[in-house]
Amino acid sequence: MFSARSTVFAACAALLMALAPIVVSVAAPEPIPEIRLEHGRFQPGELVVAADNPFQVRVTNHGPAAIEFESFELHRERVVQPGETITVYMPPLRAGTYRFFDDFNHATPQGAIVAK
Ligand SMILES: [Cu+2]
Repeated sequence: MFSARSTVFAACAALLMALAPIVVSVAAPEPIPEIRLEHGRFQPGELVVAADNPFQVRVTNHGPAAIEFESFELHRERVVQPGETITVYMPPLRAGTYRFFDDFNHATPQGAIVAK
């Protein structure tokens, strides 16, 4: 049986199928977490990420002097100039706590990335 109703239904189904890939492609990407060096400390001091998943983290230096974002446990050492934002690419981490610090100023409290 072919009715006007089923024709409309078929047209709608075809349109939905055509739009489906577009809907998928505009899905919001995971926001990249940010660590800020501000007022002499890292904020947040503890950043929680999902374990066993690669991720990125942005590090922004809002202070007046260059910093060195460093972590022995994460094998990272990156200079960040005042006003600069860097992106650090991280491999999947096992659950645990990974400390980081400013190697140019050891008076700066340490921070940590916590994989859960
Ligand atoms: Cu260093």
